[in-house]
Amino acid sequence: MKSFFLTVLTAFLLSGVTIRSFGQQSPGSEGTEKKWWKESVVYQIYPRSFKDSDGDGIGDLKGIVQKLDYVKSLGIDVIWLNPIYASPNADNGYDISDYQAIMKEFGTMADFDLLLAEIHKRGLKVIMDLVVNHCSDEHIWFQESRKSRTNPYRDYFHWWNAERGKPAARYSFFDVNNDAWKYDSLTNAYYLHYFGDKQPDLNWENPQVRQEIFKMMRFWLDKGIDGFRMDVITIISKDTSFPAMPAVYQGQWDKFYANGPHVHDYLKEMNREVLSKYNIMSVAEGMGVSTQDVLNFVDADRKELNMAYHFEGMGYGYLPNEWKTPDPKGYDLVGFKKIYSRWDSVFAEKGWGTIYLGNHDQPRMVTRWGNDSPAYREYSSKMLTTFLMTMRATPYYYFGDELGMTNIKFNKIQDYRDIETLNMYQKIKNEGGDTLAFIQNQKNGGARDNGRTPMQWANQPQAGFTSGTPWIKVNPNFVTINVESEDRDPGSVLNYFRRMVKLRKTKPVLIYGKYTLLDPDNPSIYSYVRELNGKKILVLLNFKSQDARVNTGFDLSKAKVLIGNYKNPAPSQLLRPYEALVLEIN
Ligand code: TEU
Repeated sequence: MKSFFLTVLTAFLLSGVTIRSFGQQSPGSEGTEKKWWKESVVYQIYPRSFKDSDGDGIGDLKGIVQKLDYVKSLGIDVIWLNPIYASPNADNGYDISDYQAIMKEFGTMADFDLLLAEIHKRGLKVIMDLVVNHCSDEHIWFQESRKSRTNPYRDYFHWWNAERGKPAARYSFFDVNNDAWKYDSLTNAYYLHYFGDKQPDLNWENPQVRQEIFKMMRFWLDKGIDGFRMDVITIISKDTSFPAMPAVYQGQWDKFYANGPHVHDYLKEMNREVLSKYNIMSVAEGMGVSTQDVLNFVDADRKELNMAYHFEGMGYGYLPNEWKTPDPKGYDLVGFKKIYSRWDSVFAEKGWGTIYLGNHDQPRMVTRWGNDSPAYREYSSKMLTTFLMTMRATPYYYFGDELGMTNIKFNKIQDYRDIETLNMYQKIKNEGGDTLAFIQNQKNGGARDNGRTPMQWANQPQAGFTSGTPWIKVNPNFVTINVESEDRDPGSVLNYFRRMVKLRKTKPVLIYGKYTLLDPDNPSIYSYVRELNGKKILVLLNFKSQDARVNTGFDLSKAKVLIGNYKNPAPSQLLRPYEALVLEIN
């Protein structure tokens, strides 16, 4: 399934891949200013799939309230909630029809106020998804805007009058024709939508739009929320002349989509008018952002955002020019280490990093980056958790990964719910393409629904998620992989996660310490040292299903084991399959 569209889209998503030799040692981190959000572990809840309290098969806010003691028991600090605003759910809440109302399936504003109070009562914080590159076509702004060319809301969106001809091509992620311009006969004009056609892009060049958004942000911050995760915030500013893109792709996709002419002006304005007035955290979904330009977003001196998360790691290991198709040979660990080391080095002096291996847009962490076979699922889940919790960056951890939940691997298109999969399937079908191969790729990794199946609470009907019929099938492995049984088992993936979070929280060296990659060319072992004020921690991770030898040059005879994912862990130069060891070496 190759096309110009896929080439540019893939390149855009992964555009962090500017080749530059990575510093093996990151200098000077001891001077990093301490902040609560640097010391936090973020736990992401996809509300639709977390816990259903009323039997309609859809997770809801009251369901989250019921499970807050569990969330607290993990030891995490901050909850990130995916969108909970009113929405017709073309893209599961990323299409908002009212920014100051709660999605009816999720509950009411009173439920939200209760949730917020219960979160804070437990000493936790919560950040909300801010989706302001686009809204829903059912939002009153768009309803008004499309009515006439002179409507006061007309310039809230990007319209292109049809008598000017068809605007230069822009590609949409979720459109059946990949066309980001949709013709609306009512006013004989096209509107822009980088995502689905029910997700029109807001016109940030209009100061009134920015004021409306800032007002809405204050509404939530005044309620007491602790920050925002900002959806595709890097693409809010557009060159409104919409110049034609070059016929042959030469790596300039981002010039036409992300990093628009005023993105930093708008973020500075947002910081000045809103963010700086509260003690909160902000994190950009850093679509199209590379190691070369990320500091423009998160260098504290620039007064924009606190953190950004990149896509370079997520795109690694896919076949080139194919849509999210994992390389059947697996991924090369040497390149993986290069990526995470390069991203660490960027923040050695300024800014602060993030780290994650899964979220609601990605397949499950253990299936993608570890090994979900019965023999290795637990070991590799724990090993990956060790990686996330020992790097110098704020970890964003996706619900269910603490149980080692796996991809569901749906075989039939009827089981999928995600607009991305459904529309891509339809497009391939319309073009007479190979839909079976597409499903195979979605199943083997690409599908976002792999990571969206309901939380597995217990070995009960529907995994204890709902008393009704779930909106998407529960993974049948809930019989053994679930909170209730893992909670009881001291050696479970869940209890390992809790211990690992605790370790990070009690060892400042794991948060602020300098990171030094060791043995970069070792194809099986990822090893590094974290160092702060003379304290040194050595992390040894075997990413492969065979025994492998470490080569760190350290004498391990006096090393003290802080944690390991095998029974009775002991310092060793030979690691067993997916073994993880965290050692104090002074
Ligand atoms: O994601 C933006 C984005 O980059 C994704 O569309 C990504 O390219 C895709 O999932 C890869 O398969 C954000 C949200 O996280 C996502 O859930 C939304 O669908 C999207 O924005 C539109 O709001």
